[in-house]
Amino acid sequence: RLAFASKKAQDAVAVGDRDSGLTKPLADMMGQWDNFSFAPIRESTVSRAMTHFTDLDAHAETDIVIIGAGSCGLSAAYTLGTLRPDLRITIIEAGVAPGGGAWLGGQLFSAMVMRKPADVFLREVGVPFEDEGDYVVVKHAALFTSTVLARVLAMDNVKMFNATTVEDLITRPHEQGAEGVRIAGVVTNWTLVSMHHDDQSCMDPNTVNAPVVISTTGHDGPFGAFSVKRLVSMKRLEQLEGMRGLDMMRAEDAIVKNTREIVPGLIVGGMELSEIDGANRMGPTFGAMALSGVKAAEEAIRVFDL
Ligand code: AHZ
Repeated sequence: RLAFASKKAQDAVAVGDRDSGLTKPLADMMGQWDNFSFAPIRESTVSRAMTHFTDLDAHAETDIVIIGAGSCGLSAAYTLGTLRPDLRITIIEAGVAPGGGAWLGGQLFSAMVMRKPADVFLREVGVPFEDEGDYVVVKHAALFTSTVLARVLAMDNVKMFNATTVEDLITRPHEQGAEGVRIAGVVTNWTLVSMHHDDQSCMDPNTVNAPVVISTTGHDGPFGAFSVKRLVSMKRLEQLEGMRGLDMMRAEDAIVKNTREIVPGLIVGGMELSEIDGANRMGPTFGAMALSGVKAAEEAIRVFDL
């Protein structure tokens, strides 16, 4: 499609036609490569422009942290960022590439299925789909993920730190004299550092303070189910029930219904929840991830406003 677009644009430039579908400045550039050069720059300027220490500084105190930028975390970020432009939202994603498991529909197949009524979320963010009655099909899962990601990253009040892992949760005594803790932020490190704690001498982490954290780290795996596993080891949850076998009908309803604040200040959504509740997995159907994200955002606003 891209190759086609540029060929068409080149032809258009050659015949002097500017109505090629590209903007005029770009169309004008084509066919003029012999005289082409970039604006001047010094290397240190690039270093300073891209180094996000000022972002780390600005987000060291944030309103809501979202752990994990998979389909659930991104849906939560979109909903929160849209409803509450007054809140500072920080997404921490362990992978270099955000999106979690939502770059493919299932196995190595590209199309993404969502059962209705999750089509309302697709309409909301502007993802095209084929209507098949009780379910809809997005022609490529990456179209869903890239669209939601683009909408989220363009928001002024949202910042994502990718290649960054949440290594621990910040806790505070819940209330004066009351039992238990509340979650008060996250402990972070570069993912490459987190992966090498066993073979490098200690590289201490960093922190982000926040009154509300949404955890959407997916089901158990090398990085998955992070927060709920930590709640068990810090004795705030007795044990994890563990994700159960696949049952699409039960799994999707259960994940949305059970999206909630698990301990004060920590809301869990998406497949991470299945590990607490012993919910079934749904396999390759993503409606529950989108709507669990919407509900997690709603819960986060409720807790934030308390
Ligand atoms: O990299 C992880 C992924 O992008 C990220 N993540 C995990 N642990 C992290 C940590 N710090 C920072 N400690 C972390 N980031 O969280 C993201 C989780 O995305 P996901 O796609 O795995 O989870 P989800 O709940 O958004 O979507 C689940 C999709 C599934 S799994 C499934 C099944 O197995 O049956 N079916 C569906 C629809």
